Amino acid sequence: MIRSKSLGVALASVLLGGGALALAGFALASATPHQTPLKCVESTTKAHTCNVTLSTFPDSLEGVHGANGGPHPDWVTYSNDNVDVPAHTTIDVTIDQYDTGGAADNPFFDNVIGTNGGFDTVNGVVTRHVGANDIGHTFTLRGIPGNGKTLFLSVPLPYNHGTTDPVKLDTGAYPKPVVVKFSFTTGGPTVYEFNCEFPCGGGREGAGFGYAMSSYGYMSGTFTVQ
Ligand SMILES: [Cu+2]
Repeated sequence: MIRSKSLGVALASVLLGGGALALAGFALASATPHQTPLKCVESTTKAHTCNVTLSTFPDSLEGVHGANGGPHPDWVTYSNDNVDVPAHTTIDVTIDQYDTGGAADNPFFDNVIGTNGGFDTVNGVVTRHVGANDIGHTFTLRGIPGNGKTLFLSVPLPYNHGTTDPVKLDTGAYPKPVVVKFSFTTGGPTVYEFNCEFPCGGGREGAGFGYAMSSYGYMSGTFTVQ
């Protein structure tokens, strides 16, 4: 879901976004209440590997924010803001993407960056780059500054063309998701924070980085490495 944006404000958001994340990381790590931690599930077929499945929704009606979508049923959201993963382990991530989209402010985020092998799969197809107007959300994961871990990865979650805006709010059902899969390998115990770099949140002067993008637990969260 995207709302119109002005170029100047959008540019400012890109510049501010990077700097603000340093502070946001600490806020994310200590913010409460967390949703119940989602535990990485140990793989039965691959040693030192576990599986995490997340979703990106065009609204909040699927329940993580409470019955009927909680206080902001029309906000976009990740399915969980609080994921626990083991140290020194390959994390196989699946993200089911249900939302529409548009263009990221910065084409850097059209690329798959920092995953094991430098690629992901989109509905089973190996992918390294998504078209400029085809971004639904991004999964962008960073080590929080000061915790000694410099991991950075970013995966574009493609526009779901199986639907129109708004989705469940109008129709009561989500479309078939675009399925994105990738892997990364954790280091020692620390906290990584993730967020979305597509301006999906609406808000101040239409820049798209307000509301769901600037509120804890919607378009952001943490991976706690234990
Ligand atoms: Cu987003």
